[in-house]
Amino acid sequence: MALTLYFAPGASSLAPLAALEEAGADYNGVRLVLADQDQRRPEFLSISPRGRVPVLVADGQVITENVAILTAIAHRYPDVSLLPLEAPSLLARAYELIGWFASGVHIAFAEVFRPERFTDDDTAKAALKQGGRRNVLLAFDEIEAILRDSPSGWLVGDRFTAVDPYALVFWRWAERLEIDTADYPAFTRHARRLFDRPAVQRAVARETGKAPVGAD
Ligand SMILES: N[C@@H](CCC(=O)N[C@@H](CS)C(=O)NCC(=O)O)C(=O)O
Repeated sequence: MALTLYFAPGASSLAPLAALEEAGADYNGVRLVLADQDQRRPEFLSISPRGRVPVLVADGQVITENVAILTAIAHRYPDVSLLPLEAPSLLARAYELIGWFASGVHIAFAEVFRPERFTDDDTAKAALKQGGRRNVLLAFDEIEAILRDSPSGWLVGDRFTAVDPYALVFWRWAERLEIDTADYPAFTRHARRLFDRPAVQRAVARETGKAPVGAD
């Protein structure tokens, strides 16, 4: 097996999981449960010392970070066009969003979910949670506007790309912040459209452990 994805239910690993499923990839999936601290176990840390998912092992190369993993998958299955590799301006837009998701939106959520990553000071933690929530709401406003103004209803160009399931990660996290997704109708339509896709359904089923993962 040349491809192995380490993923966790509910994590940002949904994006590469959905990308692999969209590509019809033959891959081995390893499911970690973050609440059980699977990501801290020596077997996983020996592969990925940061102890984070997703991790893709492709032909022996360990690839971390969603931006790199989604790029690797898109290049491996060019016929599926998971990223607009042939259209430089659309590709720049795709990376603009992927970069913002990873370094802006994800971090805003992390400030709320995991303030201890940033500080040990309890007063600072409370401020981080508040600021993180504000930044998540600003990000949701921005994603809502992008999707509302998109003639295709997709984030980049006129068709599905790997950027779309990355946004779905955040839409799912809204519930944990008690954000009412009804306030974001275009974002919610986008999420429903993704949940209607068989590949996304398979990715979610694999997350829940209710479907066999790859060759396991
Ligand atoms: N910048 C990384 C972020 C990866 C990340 O933070 N993953 C989270 C799940 S969404 C994780 O593994 N957390 C485990 C932990 O913090 O213990 C990426 O984009 O891939």
